[in-house]
Amino acid sequence: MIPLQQARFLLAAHTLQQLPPPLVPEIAFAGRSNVGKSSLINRLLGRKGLVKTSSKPGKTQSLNFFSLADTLYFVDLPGYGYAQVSKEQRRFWGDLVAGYVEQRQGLLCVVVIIDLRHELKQQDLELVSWLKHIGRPYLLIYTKADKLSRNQQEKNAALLDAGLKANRNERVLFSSQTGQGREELLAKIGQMLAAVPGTSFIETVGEQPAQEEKPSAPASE
Ligand SMILES: Nc1nc2c(ncn2[C@@H]2O[C@H](COP(=O)(O)OP(=O)(O)OP(=O)(O)O)[C@@H](O)[C@H]2O)c(=O)[nH]1
Ligand SMILES: [Mg+2]
Repeated sequence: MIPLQQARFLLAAHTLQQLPPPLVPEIAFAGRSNVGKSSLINRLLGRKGLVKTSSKPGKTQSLNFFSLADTLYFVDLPGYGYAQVSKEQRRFWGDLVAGYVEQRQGLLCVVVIIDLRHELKQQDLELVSWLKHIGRPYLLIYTKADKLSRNQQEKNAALLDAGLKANRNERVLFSSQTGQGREELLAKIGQMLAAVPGTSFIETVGEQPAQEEKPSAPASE
């Protein structure tokens, strides 16, 4: 099973040289700043405070590695599209994230997280097109679903699908607040892992009770 209950913060990489040795499969989480990447990881792990979240964009500024029982890494990537950072910083983050996604051995898939409430942003489309182009597998997540009625969720999702040329079974409607889509996403991650030799021990488990955690990821405020 995915050892969700044994997650711990491993390290924050600010350069490609600081990445940990690629010993285990990895799943990375990407998306616009403030879209809810860190909240989604917390929800998957059933741990409220393991990954730092913030209502202010630009919270995650490094590649933050979380180790699940030393058998799988979840990697929280810095967000894009945040206007309040300098051009140099933006370029540096871009190079860091692009270098990581392009070159990283063991990176099984990039979970691309998009806000279900809004129309498709150019940068989201660019990210997905680029992932297709470089042949890196990805999963699409439309998050903050709790902010919309079921009817509106379907309408908005269909528009995002059309913009991304995605088919409805390729994406998951998600909410970090209610847990909507959690099992579906874990099942998809489980399928990806099952295809990797030596990880057949992994299957999904149900929701863990949320625990209060001592924060361990570095704060960047
Ligand atoms: N209602 C609702 N709010 C959410 C959801 N996911 C995240 N949020 C809120 O959105 C804000 C940003 O969440 P984060 O998880 O910090 O977003 P992030 O993508 O990691 O942001 P950066 O690290 O700055 O790129 C916080 O105020 C969260 O509480 C969701 O599914 N529903
Ligand atoms: Mg974050």
